[in-house]
Amino acid sequence: MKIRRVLILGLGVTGLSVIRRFSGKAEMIGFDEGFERFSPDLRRKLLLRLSAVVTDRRLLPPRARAADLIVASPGIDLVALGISRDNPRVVGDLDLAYAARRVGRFLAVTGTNGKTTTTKLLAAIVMEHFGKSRVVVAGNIGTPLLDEVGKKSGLYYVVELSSFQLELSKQFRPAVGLFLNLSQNHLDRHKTMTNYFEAKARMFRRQTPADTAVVNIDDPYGSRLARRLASGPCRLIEYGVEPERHAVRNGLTLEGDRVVRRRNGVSRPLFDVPDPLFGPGKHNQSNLLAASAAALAVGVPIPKILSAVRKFRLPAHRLEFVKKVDEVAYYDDSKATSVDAARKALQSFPSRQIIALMGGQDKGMDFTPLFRELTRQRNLKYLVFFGSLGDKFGRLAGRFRLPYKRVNRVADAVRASRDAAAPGDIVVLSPGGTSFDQYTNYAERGRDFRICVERLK
Ligand code: UMA
Repeated sequence: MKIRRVLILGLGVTGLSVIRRFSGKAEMIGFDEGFERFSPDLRRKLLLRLSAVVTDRRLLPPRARAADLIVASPGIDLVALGISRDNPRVVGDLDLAYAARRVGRFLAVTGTNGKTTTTKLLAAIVMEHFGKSRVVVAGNIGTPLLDEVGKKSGLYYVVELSSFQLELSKQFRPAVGLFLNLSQNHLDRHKTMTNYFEAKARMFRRQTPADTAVVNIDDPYGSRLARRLASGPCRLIEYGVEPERHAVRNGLTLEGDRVVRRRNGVSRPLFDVPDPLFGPGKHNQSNLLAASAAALAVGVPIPKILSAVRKFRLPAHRLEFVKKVDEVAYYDDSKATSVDAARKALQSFPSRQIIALMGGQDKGMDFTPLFRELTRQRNLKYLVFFGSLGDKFGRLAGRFRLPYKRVNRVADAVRASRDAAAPGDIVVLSPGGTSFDQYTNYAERGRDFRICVERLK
């Protein structure tokens, strides 16, 4: 069918990429409830390209009925707008990009935590072997996919995908799909963990025997997915860093500090985990295994994997070392905006005393299990709570008799942590909540933390 009229839901970075794609090819109508807050310059530019902009969802139904294609940005909750995902005229940017691609291979990463790190690591490894000009990095990481496809053939698209993007996908089929983990997040939108899991699992639905699924079986949802995929058509590669708890039969695991490949339970050594690795904690070893398994699946030789891993640096605000002040090491994990991300940071320094800075804005997550676990974590010295989650965290800490202080801002939290710390301790900002109560985004919060730490001396 000829597409004459496109309705674009959301005019953020995704919406703008959709406009670029359909410019001069179809009439475009935009929808954005935040349009009035855009800069005058952006509003003017959009009004030149679009034949109308709808800013009120009550005015949307006739526009939706008249459109040949409705393109939804990931942040748009279609259910809340009364638009069915099953409507064949509804599409997400992922499927649009997939349809527009030239011959090339998609390596797609999804999971609640570690997506960006693993995407960047995998991209660095694939670039090391195939060359930078053959690798595109895009998706939830910040660069809309649509802007990156269709330019050349023979590319490797290393893409980070969110549940929001996958939920809408009907055609997308990655040559390699990676499932890292799943824990409470975005429940305001998905409502149940099952819905959230099924959104992510859609990534593997259309895979064929030519495709590979790389799945973390340390994660309960990962092992559920692996069981499901074991009887499916794609090639399944498991991985896990807890061999004593979850035995990998076919895939990558650790034996001591060595990465081994198991085939039907038989191990073959591949390489030693580089020391030091790009970041602390088991979760970084897990990210290493995920990226290595995916790279091996597309034919990257081990020496290339190792040289890329040795050069790799963690993306900013992800358990990033900031500075030592009076022999106390400060880490910025501002990106940790879920229960599980905060948990991982707190478990990353088993041999040190930890002071954790937590807070931010609530996403409706249940932190009770985390606080219960903290009562058993012997190296947890002190908790400092800030922002709008502070009171909720304070009540939980009180209930579980954990030592804490409630402050208002990150700057106060940094000062409180300095007062509580002794040489050799670790102070980690790992909020658990989003930044939107006091900042525009997690990066701004992380930068503020850094500045406060820099000022300590
Ligand atoms: N809007 C409405 N009504 C709504 C919701 C949004 O009108 O009910 C409008 C907003 O006013 C805004 C526009 O929609 O102008 C934003 O659309 P969007 O939220 O889809 O954001 P984009 O700017 O297009 O960015 C999206 C991803 N955002 C989300 O999934 C929320 C970006 O991921 C992604 O980098 C980008 O596409 C490129 O692919 C960000 C993210 O927070 C980093 N992702 C979540 C996460 O990682 O946890 C999933």
